[in-house]
Order: sequence, then C-alpha cells, then structure tokens
Amino acid sequence: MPTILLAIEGWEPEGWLARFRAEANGREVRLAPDIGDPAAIDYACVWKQPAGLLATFPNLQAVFSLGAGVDHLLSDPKLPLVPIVRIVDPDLTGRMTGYVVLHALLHQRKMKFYTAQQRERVWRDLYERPAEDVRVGIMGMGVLGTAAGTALHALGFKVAGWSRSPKRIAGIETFAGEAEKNAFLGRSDILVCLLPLTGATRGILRYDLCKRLARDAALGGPVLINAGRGGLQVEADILRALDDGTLAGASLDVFETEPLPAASPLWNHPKVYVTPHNAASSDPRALVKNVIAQIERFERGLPLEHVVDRTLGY
Ligand code: NDP
Ligand code: OXD
Repeated sequence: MPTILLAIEGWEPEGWLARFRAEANGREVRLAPDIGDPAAIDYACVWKQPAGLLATFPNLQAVFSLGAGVDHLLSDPKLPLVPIVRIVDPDLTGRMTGYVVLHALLHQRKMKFYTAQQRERVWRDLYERPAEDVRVGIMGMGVLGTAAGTALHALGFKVAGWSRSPKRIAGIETFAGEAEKNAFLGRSDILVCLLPLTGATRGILRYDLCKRLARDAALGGPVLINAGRGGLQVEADILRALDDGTLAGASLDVFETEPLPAASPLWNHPKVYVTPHNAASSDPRALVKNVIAQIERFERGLPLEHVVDRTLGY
C-alpha cells in the first residue's frame, strides 16, 4: 500500500495525523520527523515543511499543500519535479467569504466608531452609507476572490475584480492585467487583496497603490483588506497611508513577519483590525477527505485537480 507523509510546521499536526489515519483507506500515514525509509514515501501532504525535505524522497509522486497558497512550497529551491496540488474546498472558500464579508461590513457600518462610542456610553447614529454606494474591488479573482465577490454583490455592494487574465463573472465588473489596474483601483472604496504571493505580486500593496484608490470615498477614505499574504504588503507604506489619511482603515490577516511582532504599531492602530492569519484556516475535518479523494483519483489514473503552474507561481 502507498505511504503518505505529513510534514507540518506552524499548525498543530496531531489533528491532521488522526484524521489522515482515519481516512487513508489502508495507506500508511507517517508524520515528519518520523519518516522511516524515505524511499517508501509516495505522497507528501505539507504546510511550511523544511526546505529540501521533499527532495529526499526518491519515489515521491505528488505533493499536496494543506492550504490554498503554495508560496511556502515554491520557495524551496530543491522542490522535486512532481505535481504540486493546492487545496480548493468549499469549507475553506466559505471561511474566506465569511472573513471578507465581515470586514467589508465592519468598515461600511463604521464599527470602529461604534465600539469607541460604546466604551464612552455614547448613543449616536452615525448614518452610514448603504452598501449600494460602496464599491469593493477584489485583487485576485480566483476561487476565493470570486466567491467573496459574489457574496458581496448579493449584499448590494458594487463589486469589481482584477486578475491576470480577463474574466466574465455574473454581477461583477472585471478588469485584467497592468493595463486595467489603475481604472480598477480608481473605482474602489474598499480594496480586498486575495492574490497569491508570486514574483509578480510581492510588495504590490504599496503607498503609491493606496494613493490610486477612489478619493470620492463613501467611507471617508479608502479601506484595505488583505487576506492574501503578508509579502504582498509593505507595512511601513500602509502605516504611512493610514496616518496621513490616504487610507481610512485596514483589516489585515497576514503580515510581513508572522506572528506579527509585539512591537508592531499595527497591533493598536486605531484604524486597523488585526487577525492572526486565520481568515480561512485549514480544517482537517474538511480537507483531509479532499486530499484523499485526489490521491484516489490519481491512483485510478485520472488527472489531479488544482495542480499549480510553477511558471506562474500559483
Ligand atoms: P487562485 O489561484 O484561485 O486565484 C488567484 C487569483 O489571483 C487569480 O484570479 C489570478 O489571476 C490572480 N493573479 C495571480 N497573479 C496575478 C497578477 N500578477 N496580477 C493580477 N492577478 C493575478 O487562488 P485562491 O483564490 O484559491 O487563493 C488566493 C490566495 O489566498 C492564496 O494564494 C493564499 O495566498 C491566500 N489565502 C489566504 C488564507 C488566509 O487564511 N489568509 C487562506 C487561503 C488562501 P487569473 O485568474 O488570471 O489566473
Ligand atoms: C492558505 C492559508 O493558503 O491558510 O490556505 O493561508
């Protein structure tokens, strides 16, 4: 029977191990660093595994990322030339949709102000603008961006999406590539970033990008929501934009350094919501079934789904 190796850093591995053992249908499941004979490993299921580890398995057939992002894998200079598969699953997509909708509403409904008012026992209606007056722009119209955009559209927000290649998505205005980026930014009151971290997207959330967002803003200024990757944002620039009024607020789930260092001014910035990279946590109760189903497809000779394009980096 084939053998599955789990290599997980930064998350508790026990829940994954128990779930894989329960779902593996007779396949052996090992948890790094208890690898045994490296030649026995057929599949690796990983999250932030040590660089170089995967190159030590001579009979490896496929690698499964336990998260949607694969930057943790593609940064390994010794990554073997086997298919890299990423997670696409309704559980993870639903979590991200919930995070994006929650934070768009927190900004549109002025929750920072109501929380401050509550502390002071102030009873005052601030009369926020309706969702129909608020234009959300989503950078990254893949699986997660499309689901979040569709949910925001259903709530009445005016939604646009920006991606590398052109798209048609019901109810959503679409923009593609560098040529249409400024038009997309210039119509966005809330900018949601759900891009993958690649050579082309690293550091994209800079001061000059914040300057290009809509200034006739329905929210007193544009707002940034980043749940993609911390490497997409330049935190010094975001702080500058928040402090000089270029941005009216931000929700950040991902950071240049994680965990966010205790000394970061983002922690207690009055305009910022900070969450610990849990916009869409990977839950073994949902995702292990998904990975095992992929392995079963592969063993039946069917093509793997959601294989990463190494040249594009996602
Ligand atoms: P997808 O691969 O489905 O979508 C990526 C989107 O980004 C696509 O629309 C793609 O364009 C677009 N894109 C990529 N590069 C560029 C570029 N250079 N310029 C413009 N658009 C670009 O990914 P998912 O939606 O599944 O996930 C997105 C990211 O979300 C993950 O990579 C991960 O980093 C992050 N994530 C964060 C989580 C969290 O908890 N904070 C949880 C899960 C994921 P095109 O459609 O043309 O290919
Ligand atoms: C992911 C993540 O990529 O959790 O799935 O960040």
